Amino acid sequence: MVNVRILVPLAAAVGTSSALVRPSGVGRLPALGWNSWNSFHCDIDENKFLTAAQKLVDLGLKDAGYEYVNIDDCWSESSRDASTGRLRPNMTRFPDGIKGTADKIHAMNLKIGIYSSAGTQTCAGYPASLGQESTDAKTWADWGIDYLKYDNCNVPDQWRDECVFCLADDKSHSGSNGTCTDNQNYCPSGYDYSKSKTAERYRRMRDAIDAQSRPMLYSLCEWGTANVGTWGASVAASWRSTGDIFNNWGRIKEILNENSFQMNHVDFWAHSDADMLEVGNGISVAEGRSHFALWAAMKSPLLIGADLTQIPSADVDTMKNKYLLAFNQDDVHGKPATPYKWGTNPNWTWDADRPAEYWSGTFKQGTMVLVLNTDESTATRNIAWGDIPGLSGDKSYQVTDAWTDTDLGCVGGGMDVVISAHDTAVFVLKGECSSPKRRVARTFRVGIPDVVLPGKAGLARRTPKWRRWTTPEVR
Ligand SMILES: *[C@@H]1O[C@H](CO)[C@@H](O)[C@H](O)[C@H]1NC(C)=O
Ligand SMILES: *[C@@H]1O[C@H](CO)[C@@H](O)[C@H](O)[C@H]1NC(C)=O
Ligand SMILES: *[C@H]1O[C@H](CO)[C@@H](O)[C@H](O)[C@H]1NC(C)=O
Repeated sequence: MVNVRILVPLAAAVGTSSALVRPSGVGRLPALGWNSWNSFHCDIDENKFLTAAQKLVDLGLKDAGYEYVNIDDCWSESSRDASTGRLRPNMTRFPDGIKGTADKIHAMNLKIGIYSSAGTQTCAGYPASLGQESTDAKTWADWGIDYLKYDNCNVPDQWRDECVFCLADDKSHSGSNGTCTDNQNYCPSGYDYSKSKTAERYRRMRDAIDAQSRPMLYSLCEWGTANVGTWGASVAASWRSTGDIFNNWGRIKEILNENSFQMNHVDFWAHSDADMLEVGNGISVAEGRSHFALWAAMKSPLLIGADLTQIPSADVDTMKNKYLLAFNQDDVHGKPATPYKWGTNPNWTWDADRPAEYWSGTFKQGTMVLVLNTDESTATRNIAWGDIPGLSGDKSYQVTDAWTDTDLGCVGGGMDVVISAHDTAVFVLKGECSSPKRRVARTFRVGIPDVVLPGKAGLARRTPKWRRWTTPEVR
């Protein structure tokens, strides 16, 4: 029985000043897994979860670290059990109950997640958990649940917040630099959102989960309301920072922009969730690479949202990228990558179309540098070592292209990169090196040929499975 509620500061924490430990002991690193919503919505049954689980194994995603198989909305009956008050699984969809599905998922050495809402009903109208937190947490623990996604639909009037936080999550309601333009009841500056009723609704489920003997990773999905970044870490292992994602490049950039301003809240046990992945769901391979790379760099949970029976192999490769996963799952460095320069815009500009483009972060293998091309065509971008925190413009570094795992040699000062539209260049600087004897080309191409890439320079190095390359630019 674990019922300690207080977050315990880690003594002599590694690489972080504000490390917390959850009583559950789960959620130190961002969650990796799969969730049914983005590809199946309410059209779910046990078979879809067992198939997804088997695909995680067969595609090598389990070996890469993906472990949670998460059920989203629509798994239950439309009413609770009249005598026990418990939630009941839809036995047409889950013939052996959720417990039966959980046993099968566990037999594959994977974990299982469930879904509810901090309201009277879920978003799809099924019974939800506000006021029933203990009953439901106990039920899920009895079933063998390992993870809870806790949504924010159907909040009754008496639980409404006294004032709201300006969350410029939709371009049509926001003014310059993330200000809100519609006429809502915004809280005064300095307002303590941890005192909001929203925070209280989510704390109640935290306490119910912590009171179970089974560890369950608690993941908040209250869409970034009530300035959750300021209190989310005291309640859960992760919190959604925005409304829902969808499989659209504009929305992906919009969420990237919003979440980029939340990075100071992120550390071990504390992950700002930029929402589940749309990689493989009809966005381009380049867009999928940018989406995945930046979500990994921000230490967002990485929950695959594609139908794994249909997913293109290039997108599987993207989500198995060993450098990006190593960065996201680093057990020594809890802090995310952060923008070192916005690029198109002046630093700290809030722009849903042109989010921060130049990012860097530290992990065990060195420094990761990411450059996003938000243009609509191939563009050249300069990476100057001197701009990157912790690096020096006077030094040379051993550079690896993270997409192709190509060693680009010892590069001094920086480099120019030719990046396909909507793609992201990702480099790992593994350490200092002495100036190269042979002059190394300072311009590299990063891209995939389904976008725009004139010239034949890269073809010699293309990989047989998927044609992608990084190669010195021909001048
Ligand atoms: C239970 O599942 C079946 C099969 O998918 C579906 O037709 C039915 O509507 C579900 N029941 C509820 C209450 O959603
Ligand atoms: C935008 O807002 C942020 C955060 O409030 C601030 O730091 C920044 O200076 C603003 N940027 C511009 C370009 O006004
Ligand atoms: C912003 O801009 C300058 C010059 O481009 C840069 O040196 C500085 O470190 C920037 N980064 C941040 C995060 O403010």
